[in-house]
Amino acid sequence: MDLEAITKHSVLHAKPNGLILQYGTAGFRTKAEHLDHVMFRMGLLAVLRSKQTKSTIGVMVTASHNPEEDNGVKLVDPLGEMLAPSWEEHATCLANAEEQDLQRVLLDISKKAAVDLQQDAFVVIGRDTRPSSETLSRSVIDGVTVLGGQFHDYGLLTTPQLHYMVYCRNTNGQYGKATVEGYYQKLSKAFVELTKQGCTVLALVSLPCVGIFLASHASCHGDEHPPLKVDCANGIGALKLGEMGRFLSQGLTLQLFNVGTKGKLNHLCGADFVKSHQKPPQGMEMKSNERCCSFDGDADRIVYYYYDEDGHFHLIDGDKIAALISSFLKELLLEIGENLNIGVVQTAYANGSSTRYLEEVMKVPVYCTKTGVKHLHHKAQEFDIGVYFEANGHGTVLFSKAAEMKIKQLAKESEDEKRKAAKMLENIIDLFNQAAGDAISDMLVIEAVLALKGLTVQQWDALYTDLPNRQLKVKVADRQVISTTDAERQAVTPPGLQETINNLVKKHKLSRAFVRPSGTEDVVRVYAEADSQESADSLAHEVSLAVFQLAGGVGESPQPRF
Ligand code: 16G
Ligand code: MG
Repeated sequence: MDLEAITKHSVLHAKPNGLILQYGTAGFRTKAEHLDHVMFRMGLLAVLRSKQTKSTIGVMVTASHNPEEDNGVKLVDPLGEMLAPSWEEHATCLANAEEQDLQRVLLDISKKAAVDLQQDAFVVIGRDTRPSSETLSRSVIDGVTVLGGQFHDYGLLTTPQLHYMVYCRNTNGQYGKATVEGYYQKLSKAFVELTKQGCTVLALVSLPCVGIFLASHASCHGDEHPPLKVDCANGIGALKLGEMGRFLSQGLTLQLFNVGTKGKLNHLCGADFVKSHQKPPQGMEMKSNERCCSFDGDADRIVYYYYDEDGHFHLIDGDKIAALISSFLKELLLEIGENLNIGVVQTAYANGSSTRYLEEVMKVPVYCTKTGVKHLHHKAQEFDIGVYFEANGHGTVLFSKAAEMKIKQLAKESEDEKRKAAKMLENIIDLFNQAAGDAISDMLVIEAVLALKGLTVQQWDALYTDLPNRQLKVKVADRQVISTTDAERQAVTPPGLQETINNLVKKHKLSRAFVRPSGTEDVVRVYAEADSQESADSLAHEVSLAVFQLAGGVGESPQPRF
């Protein structure tokens, strides 16, 4: 390690005085102008992690659904998963080291993690479409090169595409080709074959719309499957769906909106806006009963929605995506007759109706983890087939190696009906991103399932009715005074808070409420659900007041707003 060279370069990426940042649930995230030093240092850290794991490591420059002025960075571990928790701590130490301590902290990390400094290192880098992302990714590269690492800069990518690249490279191409074309080829082949395996009739049409011009398909029932409208949040999703168009020359008609030519990234649009405001994005023309979806700014989240004939807006969130997908998978598993276990993983934010539907109607086991993809992903790895979705639309389905092998074998050897179901599962394995939740891949699975089952968006929505719910934020002096247990459903501290919540919950029907410190914003989040919107709103308000009083609220006390 050439410590002199590191110090010389580090001065060019100086850390603003007194700035302290945490590697949170989704890496570092803050105003872009405060991140240059973090990027350089994450380049350094990625080299150390690569040397330690003897694998390719990914660095993604993005702030997902945050406003355009923000940016962020996260590291991707060898199998495309989130950075290991012990390295999150190293990341925080390195990012916050004062200039004169940098060398020492680097040596400390190398020692603690037993990094073989003689080992080669390789880092791949991707970035979203934010104006600041290009310069910031150059700072990452600066960090990688000064520590002697090799790198490949993929330039503009969705976050899940970068996870895919890392996974491909560390499995010698077994998972797929580590190029964007490889990604499009893998997904489009699986999609086309999957929809062909049903009785879907493909019909080519050209459609001069805002976005792309693919073929449309008619479902088994002979009805034309209408196009899907996609709100791309003025982000990377627009670019990548556009590129994918020529690989998906049949099977799906998409109309793209918020493609970044006019609006600002994530501004009044995108999955996060639609989910948290429970209303459609700006910039999208919606007629009643049209099937619509929104990506977030780095295309790792997706939610669906539509207007009914009475003009009511219906949101189909991650919970209902999980319900649709797990019921389809369960049917296929019944067909192949193999004893493969399936589990659904949710967080405390999952709507109570979805959990009830999955457990009582679908009879699949449901597990709850803490918020944040890494927790769900980890739990989902325990099953032959692990379905995980956060209510906010972040998720995928993981297949164990053993399940994948069994399915592949049945797809070759079994008799007709079984073979057909096994082949469908085989394509579903290829279609789901096994490294991370992926809006493009999830969208293709959902579209395939709807077409194969001949389901309209309304029929999908009717699987169950969401319990009315409300989410609020409370500002407190130090949000860490709130600690939780039981997958964030119970507050342990401050004393008395959980008892107060329990008493408030008792005053409402079918109700539930919890509070947790946000991992991405300096606030405490409050969630409440109940049998009516009024009840959910007032419960959320009452819990907010309790948080304000018992957990050191600052500023104006929460006001009833609904
Ligand atoms: C991050 C997480 C997301 C989680 C959200 C919660 C990843 C890649 N993303 O965006 O899964 O739902 O944080 O935010 O893990 P909060 O802690 O501010 O509520
Ligand atoms: Mg995102």
